[in-house]
Amino acid sequence: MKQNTEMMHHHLKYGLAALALSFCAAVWPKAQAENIPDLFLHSGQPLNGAWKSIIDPYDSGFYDYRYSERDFSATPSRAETFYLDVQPADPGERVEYDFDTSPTLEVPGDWNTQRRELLYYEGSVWCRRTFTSPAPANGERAFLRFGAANYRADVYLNGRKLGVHIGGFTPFSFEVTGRLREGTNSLVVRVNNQRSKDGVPTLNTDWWNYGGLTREVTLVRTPAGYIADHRLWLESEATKMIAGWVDIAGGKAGDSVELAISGLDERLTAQTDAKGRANFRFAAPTLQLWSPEQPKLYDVALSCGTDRVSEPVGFRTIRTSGKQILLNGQPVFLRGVCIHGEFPLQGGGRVKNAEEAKQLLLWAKELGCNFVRLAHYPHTEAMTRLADQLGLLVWSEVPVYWTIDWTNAETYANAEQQLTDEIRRDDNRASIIIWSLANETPVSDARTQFLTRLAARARALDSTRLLSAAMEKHSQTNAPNLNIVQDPLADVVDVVAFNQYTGWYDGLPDKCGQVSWEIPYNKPVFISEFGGDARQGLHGDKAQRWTEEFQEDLYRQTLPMLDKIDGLVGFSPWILVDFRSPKRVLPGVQDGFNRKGLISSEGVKKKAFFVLQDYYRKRAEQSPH
Ligand code: GCB
Repeated sequence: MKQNTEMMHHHLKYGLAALALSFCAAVWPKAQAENIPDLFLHSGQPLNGAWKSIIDPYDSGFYDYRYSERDFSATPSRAETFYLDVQPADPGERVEYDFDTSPTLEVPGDWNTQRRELLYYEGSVWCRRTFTSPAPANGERAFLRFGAANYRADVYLNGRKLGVHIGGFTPFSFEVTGRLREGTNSLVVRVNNQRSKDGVPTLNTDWWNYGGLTREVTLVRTPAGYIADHRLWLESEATKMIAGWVDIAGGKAGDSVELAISGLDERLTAQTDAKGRANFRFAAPTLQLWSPEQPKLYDVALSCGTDRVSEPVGFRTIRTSGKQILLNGQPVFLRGVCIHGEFPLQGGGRVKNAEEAKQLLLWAKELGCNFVRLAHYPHTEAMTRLADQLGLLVWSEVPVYWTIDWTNAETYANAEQQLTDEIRRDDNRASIIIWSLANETPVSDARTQFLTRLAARARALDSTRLLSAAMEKHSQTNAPNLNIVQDPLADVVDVVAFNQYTGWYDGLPDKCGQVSWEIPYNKPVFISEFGGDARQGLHGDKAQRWTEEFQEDLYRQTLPMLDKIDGLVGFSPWILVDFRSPKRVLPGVQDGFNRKGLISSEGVKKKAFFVLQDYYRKRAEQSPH
């Protein structure tokens, strides 16, 4: 009863709010963005390229002089409300901004590396793109899709708000059917990359807070009823049973969905249920499994009515058995490396296209990897699709990093949304074998509850992959050489992973020879980070920190230390390439970069690269994968 009354209040409140807003110029200004995964597969009009931009550190276009959001005003001022994107109607009109004469920023792209004055900028930038596009006809629908915007995006089309998206690394969209103009359309996005205590990530990270429309923007068209999402997975490498579903939006129960897999001679039809879902399950006896050695992909095509999408998909299984990880039923050793979504050449900054993503993965291949840890947030979809093609297993992560606000319900909801969007975006990628929930989070009841809940959510969304988190190791003062992994989160995840920096943050490299391990879990053990900084080109004695020789020696000493760990299934040293971090200030050495890369910020390999390459070559000879 109480619940019903509450519900009534809820409806009343929002009903009234909606009524009030219908008198305003804007729609409900807080409307949440959607994530419709298969918009990515539909054809669209790219809205990349040069966008006009206004830097707005005081958020003048967003708040009026009483600090009220202009979004909520029934009569937002033409003079100052940037998203209205007007020009003076006559020579006497005061309009205090002008997108037409403002400088441009390239989209996709972070703003920090595009203009000197934006390198350290954290705040709002307004970005505007005009475009012409015929209004949708015959029940056709149109959506604006954003690959990612860091961190918060407020989106306006033709002076009206479409909504908000929070979270810097996942795709989102707004339906704009009925809102497109015949002539020129004005798309304005206020992107804000201010860090906040309750954000995900929070205030403190060891990477650059690149702002902007960092991934592609597309105007996507679909028929009235369209393929919104789908998922296919291999149930068992023995039976070769494939299961899956397709979600149709805007259709009716009983719609026919066709699934065709070329090369397998599979052509199946299923009908949607009342929720628009069509289920599939079939045996594919001639199926060739996907693996790093043979990354076989099949062209999967889906159609429903006039809608059709297709994409390359690989089929494999992944599970654990005791202390092993089994890929297609066979034990696998993960020869990995960590990668940030940052490319060192061509101006540096956030990875902005498939070519940059590919170069990073090719470097990992050259190192001898069969695995990459994509730290510390979801990377561009180009990256995980290329990993499918190139045969690299993937650890994919959400930015639940260090000291998130564990007891804040909104922070939890934010983390869960990012995880959900990451999984829904990438749940057909054969390369992804591990969803990682967090990195180096301090053990406490609140943190473990938060992450246990997140784990349950991940399992509910995807029971076909492994869960992990980069945890930490500890030692006691009376036994400084005994590294202990003791974390209640280890009971929750499938793979016990932890970062360790023996020889860098913890003693000198020769300490590696003295270390022993206590890891009391009957689960695979993975070392998600190790390493140390070296300035490429700085040479000296191996005892001299920051030299290539120090880093080389650290790798030489670390590898045999890790080999002694019972249940070791692999590792991903920190990190493939030097990356920007505002925390790293040592002049002449760091200069604003974390220098733990095996490759420098100029793209040059350091000595340690070859130590690891040699080790991986030998490992590859020993293991079936
Ligand atoms: C870590 C973090 C990573 C840092 C790295 C370092 O443990 O997970 O984000 O960049 O150490 O270099 O200290």
